[in-house]
Amino acid sequence: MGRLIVVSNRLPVTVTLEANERLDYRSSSGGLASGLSAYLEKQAAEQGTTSDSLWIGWPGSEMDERFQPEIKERLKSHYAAWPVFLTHEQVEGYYHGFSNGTLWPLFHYFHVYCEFSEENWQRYVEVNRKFAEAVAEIATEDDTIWVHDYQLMLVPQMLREKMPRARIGFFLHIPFPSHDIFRLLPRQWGRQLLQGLIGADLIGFHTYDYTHHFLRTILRLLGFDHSMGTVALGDRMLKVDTFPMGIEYNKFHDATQLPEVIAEKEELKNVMAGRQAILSVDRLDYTKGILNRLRAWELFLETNPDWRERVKLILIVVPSREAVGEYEIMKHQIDETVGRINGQYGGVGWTPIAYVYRSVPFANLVAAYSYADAALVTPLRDGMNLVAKEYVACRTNGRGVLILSEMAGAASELPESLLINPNSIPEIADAIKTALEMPEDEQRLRLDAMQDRIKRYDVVRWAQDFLHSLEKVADPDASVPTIRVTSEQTREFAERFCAAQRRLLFLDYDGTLVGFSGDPQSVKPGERVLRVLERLVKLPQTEVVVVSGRKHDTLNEWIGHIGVSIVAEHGAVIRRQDMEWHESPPPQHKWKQELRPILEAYVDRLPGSFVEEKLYCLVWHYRKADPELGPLRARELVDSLLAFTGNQTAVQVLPGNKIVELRDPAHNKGAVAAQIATDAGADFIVAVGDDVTDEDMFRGLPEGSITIKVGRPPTAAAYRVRSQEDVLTLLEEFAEAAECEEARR
Ligand code: ADQ
Repeated sequence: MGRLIVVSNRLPVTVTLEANERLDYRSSSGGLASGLSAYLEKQAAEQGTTSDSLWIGWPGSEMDERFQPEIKERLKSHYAAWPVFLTHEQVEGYYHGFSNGTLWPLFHYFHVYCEFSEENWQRYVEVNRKFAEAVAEIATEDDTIWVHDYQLMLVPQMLREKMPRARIGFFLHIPFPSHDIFRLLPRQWGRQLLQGLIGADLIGFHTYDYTHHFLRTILRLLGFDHSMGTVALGDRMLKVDTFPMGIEYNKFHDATQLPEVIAEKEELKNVMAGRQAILSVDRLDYTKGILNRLRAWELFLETNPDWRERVKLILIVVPSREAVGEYEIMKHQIDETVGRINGQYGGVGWTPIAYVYRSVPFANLVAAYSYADAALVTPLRDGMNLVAKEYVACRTNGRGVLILSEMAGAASELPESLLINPNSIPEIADAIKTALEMPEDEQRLRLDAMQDRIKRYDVVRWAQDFLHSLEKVADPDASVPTIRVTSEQTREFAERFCAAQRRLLFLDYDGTLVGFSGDPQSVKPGERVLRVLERLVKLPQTEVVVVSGRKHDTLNEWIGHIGVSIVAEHGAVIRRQDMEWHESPPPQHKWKQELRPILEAYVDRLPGSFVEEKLYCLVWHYRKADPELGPLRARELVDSLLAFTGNQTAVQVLPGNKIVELRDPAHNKGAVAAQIATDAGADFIVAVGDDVTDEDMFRGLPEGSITIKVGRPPTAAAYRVRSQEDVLTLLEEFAEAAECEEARR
C-alpha cells in the first residue's frame, strides 16, 4: 500500500521569516487538513497499520533561496509536508492573477470581475508545471495522488505525462459553472484546463449540478461523451462523480462541552444581556453575499420595530485576499453599511450589529455557533459552504434555525433549513423573522433531520468515498472478467499461432484495424495495416478474414489485392481467398423503401447526419452532428423505427457507435464466421473486433477460439486490448514468430 499524497495550493502549515531571521512555522488546520488527518487515523485504526501521507503545496510566503533547504528539511521531518516555493511574480500571476482574478469570479458567475490576462495565464501554466514536477519527484506509482482545487487544474494531465500509470484524483471545491459561462474563457485556455483535469482517473464535485456542468462542457469542448459519469479515454477510463464534502461533525459537536467554549459562551451571554443573536460567519468575499445580508438586516429592523433592542446580529468576517481590488472595495462597503445601520438604529445600550473583522480562534467560533439562535448563511454562490454545517453540528440543545441560500452547494443536503434566494432582500428579511418566531418543536424537527444527515456523511466518509472510488477506477481490472492481453500473453498466443496446423484470423475493420472518422469513405488502411496483412496472408495454411459492415466494393478497392478473405456488409457479400464473390440470395428490399423516408426525416431534423445504403442494410450516421442533440435524435429514431417495424422479423434495428443501423438479421457476422470456421477446419482461430456486431462473432465461434475485444468491456470476448495500435502489434508478433519458424524449417 503506497502513501496518500495530497496536493493543494497551500500547505496546512505557513512558514514566515521573522525580523531576526528566525523561521516561524504555524499549522493552520483548515477543514481539509483536519478532515484528512481524521480519515488517516481512522484507516490506521481499522487496518492496524499506520497510513503514510505527504502534503505538497506552497508554504504561504515568498522565501529567500538561502532558507529553502532548511525549510524543506523541517517540513519533511516535522509536518510530513513538501514545499513548492514560489517567486513574487509567480504568486502575483498564478495565485492573485489567474486563480483569484479569473477562475474564482468566473466559476462563481461573477464574470464581469474576470481579468483575461495572457501573462497571468502563462504564470498559471508555469506554476502548475512546477507543482507537477514536485509531485513526480517524490511520488511512486504505488502512491495515491489527490490534487485539490481550481489553482491546480492543469496538474493531473501534466502528471499523467510523467507518470502514465499513477493513480490520480482531483477534487474541485468551488462550483463548476455551466458551459455557457465556462466558454467565456478564451478557447485555448478553456480546452487546456479541461485537458488538464481529464488527466485524472477521478474528478469529484460537491453537487450533481457541477458534475453535470462539467460533463456537458467536456462533451461540447472536447467531444468526450460519457455513460453514467464514465468517460472512455483511449486506453483508460475517467470517472466524474459527486462527493458533497462534510465536516468533522463530532469535533464541532463535542467541542461545545469544552471548558474554554463554555466560558466563552458565558461571556457572550453577559455581553448580550439576554438578547437573541443571529450569527453570520464568512471569509471576506463578494461571493458570500455579505452586503445583501446587511441590507436584509436593515429591512428587518425597519419593518419590525418591536424586534429592535431584542436581537443582535453578530457579524464575523475573516480578512482574505485584500490584495485583489474588488475585495478592498467590498471591505469599505461593508464597513460603511455596518456604520450606517448601527448609527441609524443603535443607541447607548444596544447596537444592532456586533462586527468582528478577524479570524477567530476555534473555541470562540464554536461558542458563537452554539450561542446563536439562528445563523444567516446567504452566499450568492458557494461551492459547498461548511459554515452552515458547522452551525448545525454545534446545536446541542435541540434549538437553532439555519437560514441558507439556495445558491450554496450545502442547500441540497440541508433542505430542512429556511432556504432563501440571496438576491431577494425581502425574502431574507422575512426568513429572519420566521427564524426568530419559529416554535421550538419545529426547530427540533428540522435540526434532527439535518444533524442526522451531516453526522453520517462527515468529512471522513467523504474522503473514504472519494479514495475508494479512485481505487476502483484506477484499477478496473479487479472487477472485470476479461483478461488484458499483456506482452507475455501476446508471446503465448504467437507460440500457439506458430505451432498450429491451420490458422484462421477474423479481423473487424473499423475501430479494430483503423480508427474512426467523420466520413466513412475516408478511412483507408494505412501502410502499417497493409504491410502486416500481406505478411500474414503469405504464411502457409493461414487465412485472414476481414469482417466488416462496409460495402464489398469499398473493401475490395482497399484490401482486395492483398489476398485476404472479405466478409462485407455483415456477411451478405463474401469472397474467400482467391475465390469469386458470393452474394447471398437477393435481399428483400421492401423494408428499405418503407423505412428510408423515416431516416431521411431525421436527416432533416439533425444537421450533419446522413443515410448510407448498403446491400443488406441502411445506416443513419450522426458522428458529425451536434454532440448533444445527436444521441437524443438517435434515441427518438430508434423508438419510431421500433414502433414502425413492430415484430417484423425481416429487419433488425441496431443502435451502434454514432450510428443507427437497420439490417437483415439473417446476415450477421456470427453466423458467417461460424460457417467459415467449420469449412476451414482450423486448429487456431482468433477473432478481433470492437463493436456490437462483433459480439455476434465472438459468440458464434467454436470453443477454444481466442476472442479479443478492442476497448472496454462488457463483451463476450475472453480477452481485451486497449487500441488499434495494440491489435497491429499483436498481428505483427504473429507474423514475426511464424516467419522465423518458417525460416528455421
Ligand atoms: P470557503 O470559501 O473558505 O471554502 P466555507 O466552506 O464556508 O468557505 O469554509 C470556511 C471555513 O473557514 C469554515 O470551516 C469556517 O469555520 C472557517 N471560518 C469562517 N469564518 C471564520 C472566522 N471568522 N474565523 C475562523 N474561522 C472561520 C471553499 C469553497 C466552499 C467549500 C469549501 C470546502 O468556497 O464553497 O465549502 O471550500 O470545499
